[in-house]
Amino acid sequence: MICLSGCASSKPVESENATQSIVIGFSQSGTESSWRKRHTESIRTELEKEGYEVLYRNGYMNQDRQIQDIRSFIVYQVDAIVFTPLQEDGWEAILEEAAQAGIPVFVVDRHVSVNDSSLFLTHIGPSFKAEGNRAGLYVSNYFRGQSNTTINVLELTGLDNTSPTQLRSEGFRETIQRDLAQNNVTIQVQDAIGGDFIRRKGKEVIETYIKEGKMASIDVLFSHNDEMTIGALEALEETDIVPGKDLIIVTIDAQKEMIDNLKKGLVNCVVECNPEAGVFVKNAINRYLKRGADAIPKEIYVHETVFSSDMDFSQIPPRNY
Ligand code: GYE
Repeated sequence: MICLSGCASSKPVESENATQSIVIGFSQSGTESSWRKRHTESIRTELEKEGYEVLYRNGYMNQDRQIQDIRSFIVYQVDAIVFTPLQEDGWEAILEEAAQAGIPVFVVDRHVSVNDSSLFLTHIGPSFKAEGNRAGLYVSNYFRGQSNTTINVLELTGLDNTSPTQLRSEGFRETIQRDLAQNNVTIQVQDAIGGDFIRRKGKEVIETYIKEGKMASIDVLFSHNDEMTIGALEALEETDIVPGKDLIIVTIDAQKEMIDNLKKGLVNCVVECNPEAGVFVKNAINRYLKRGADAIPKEIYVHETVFSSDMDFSQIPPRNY
């Protein structure tokens, strides 16, 4: 019998030993960074190891494409949807379609902004605010003890309308402002420029900033991801500014390439953003299938740390992204 989409019998039976017949639709937002590629791999391999069938689609940083991908999962009647929202807004309608079809949605990495939070089961990802706090803390510790100084920060921000960009900014500002009250050092964000989390874009905007003659007054570069930082380092090669010395650099993700740069002294602090979401996603899906939606917390954080120039580099665990 040929059973096209929409046929109820194509839906796998959820019994304890039938994980092979469970189908998970996984919609990834893009391929813009090594971090993102590792995030994709981590989720796919953990789910496949568990015996789940994974339908994988990549939206290549196009929200309409991602919406179509999710719709195709709904038509296929998958058992669960895992997805990284490219941006925060614009998901309400497709999530309602998933809810009507009775398909649970596991949001990973970035957050969605929806009025009705029952439209997704859980969010599994990093604490972006804590990452921003850690970056801010490094900067305020670095300049502690200096008095009556003003430290100018250039913030290189990620893609607009995304939670990592908003929360990293918020966390960073919160920490440097709190410190302001305790010390005589004023740390201020002089400018914030957008690089969309993309290396080439990071390079372009920093090049422009240099050409405009604004870089000379900057003491700290706070970059929302390593790819943009690599772009910024390339742009700085054309100047006589020595990165890591004349310009203190704090970056987020901890890709292998950036840990190598930390060891070379080209950057000062690398805040880890953990892409290894796979195990957390697998556990949440297993738990949901065994015990139902009530057994799943609304927010599941992955653990993360921070690496800086003053640490023993041999303590840095090997990176696989
Ligand atoms: O920091 C960046 C990626 O959403 C947390 O997106 C993620 C960010 C990550 O491209 O490298």
